[in-house]
Amino acid sequence: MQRAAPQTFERVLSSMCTEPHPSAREAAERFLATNPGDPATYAEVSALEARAVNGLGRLAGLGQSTSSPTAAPDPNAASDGPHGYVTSGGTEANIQAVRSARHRSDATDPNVVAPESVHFSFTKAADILGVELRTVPTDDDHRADVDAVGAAVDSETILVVGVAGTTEYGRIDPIPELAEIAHDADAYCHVDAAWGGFLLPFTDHAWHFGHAPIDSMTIDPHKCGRAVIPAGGLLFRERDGMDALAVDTPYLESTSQASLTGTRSGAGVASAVAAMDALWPEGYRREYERADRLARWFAAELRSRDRDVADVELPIVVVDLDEPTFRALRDGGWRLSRTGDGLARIVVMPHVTREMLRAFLDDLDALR
Ligand code: 0PR
Repeated sequence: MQRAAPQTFERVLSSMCTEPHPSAREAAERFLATNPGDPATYAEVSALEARAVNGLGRLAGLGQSTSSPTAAPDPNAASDGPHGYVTSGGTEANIQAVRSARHRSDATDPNVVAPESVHFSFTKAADILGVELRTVPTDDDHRADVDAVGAAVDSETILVVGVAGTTEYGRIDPIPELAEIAHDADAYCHVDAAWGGFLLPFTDHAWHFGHAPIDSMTIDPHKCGRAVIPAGGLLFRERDGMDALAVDTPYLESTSQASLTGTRSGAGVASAVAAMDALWPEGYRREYERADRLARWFAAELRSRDRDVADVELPIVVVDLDEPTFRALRDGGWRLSRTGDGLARIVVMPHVTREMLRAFLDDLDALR
């Protein structure tokens, strides 16, 4: 029988995941048979998870300043460092952020207010947790409309969500304004930086814990962090965010567990640490700058062909392609995806090169 092989990344323009960094791949393999869900048995991977959380905290403006991004937290430091864990992905992190807010609030009929650009994982969170998800329109440039969010919030709002790097357009919501609305309503504020979190440190956007009094964040190593799948990240500013998630675990050596899943991927955890050690900050900066240049070049090439292209913010290019063109490109092997409004979306991840995009443009030109 022929050995199964995965797709190559040669024509993948639709994914928010990418080729893992070589050291992430190697670390994942070393830690394949470990379970951070049982820290008393798998102590080594559990220690690595603390380093991963510390590293993510540093990216997100919560970190202690140490020479290595993922150095173990300093027990003598004034703050007790970031709180959180390595999730199975952005979906679990978002579900848990809603769950934590719900447990910490006394609303009887709780709601979550988010822009309509929010990832569909919040629909799952609302469904599972019996919370109302109130999505409000975005502005003309696909960012959360602060007035609309303010109007949707009420005394039963437990969480206001902002997205820092939206799935479709790569937009960054006005996070400080959203945090203010949340706190005026006695609600928590969560930032979903699942995709954008490893790009935004190299921009001047206000998006993280250091820029605004936000309470929690999703930031995924398995997207732009170049870790292996599965490695998502959930961070809280305060310990009680994590404490609200903990359940008793009577027969394990450790007495409580805050994660949603039980057995978890030590490979994801180890690879997240390895990737951050290898790439933070200069490697990630170089990749951000490369992707930014490439996305802007590609957008200009499309415009020069009279294509309607949205402004590029983070490296996602959204272009209007008619249905036959989109189909023909997909049939030609290009992995392309669409926004809810039917526009084509090209995500410029580390595996996307200028040569690839030139080949794509050649195919597009040949269809005329
Ligand atoms: N938050 C945001 C802003 C996201 O973009 C995503 C995923 C999530 C949360 C959920 O993360 P997980 O998928 O890790 O649970 N956004 C992409 C999507 O669902 C993810 C993706 C990844 C799509 C790889 C395609 C792909 O090949 O569309």
